[in-house]
Amino acid sequence: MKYVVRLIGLVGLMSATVVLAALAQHHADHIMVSSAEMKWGPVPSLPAGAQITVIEGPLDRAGPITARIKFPANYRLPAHTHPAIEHVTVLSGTFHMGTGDKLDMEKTTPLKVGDFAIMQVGTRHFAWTAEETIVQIHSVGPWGVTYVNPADDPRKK
Ligand SMILES: [Cu+2]
Repeated sequence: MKYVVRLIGLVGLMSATVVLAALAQHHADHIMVSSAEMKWGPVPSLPAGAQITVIEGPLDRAGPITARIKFPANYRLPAHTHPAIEHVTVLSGTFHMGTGDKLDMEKTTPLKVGDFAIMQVGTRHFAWTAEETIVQIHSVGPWGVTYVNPADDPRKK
């Protein structure tokens, strides 16, 4: 009996070691990616026209996330929240962003190339563009989008 308990303990320790080794391996991956290699695709959770490239993810897993979102000119992003903190850096164009319950183009700040914003969990915010704009998002997943007005959700259309 004692032997069996010891054996189970040993197997448990071994599997824990394997898991830790796998995690270490995962975090040890050194990633270098050129913007030319990034593959863009549609974003089901955002109004049509936006494109995303996920550099580090996937977005729905627990852990660090890096993605870029490209908005076309004259894009409108209705008020929404995220379940995770979101750090936004503008890479090109101008991202007009504001906070509140409803998209109001008079209540936004023009974030230009190199400008930065932090959206806390649950803060209602909205945005628009006049020209094509690319932002880089850093977060800790799982990431998602919840619209203040559910009718704005393109997944429900
Ligand atoms: Cu947002």
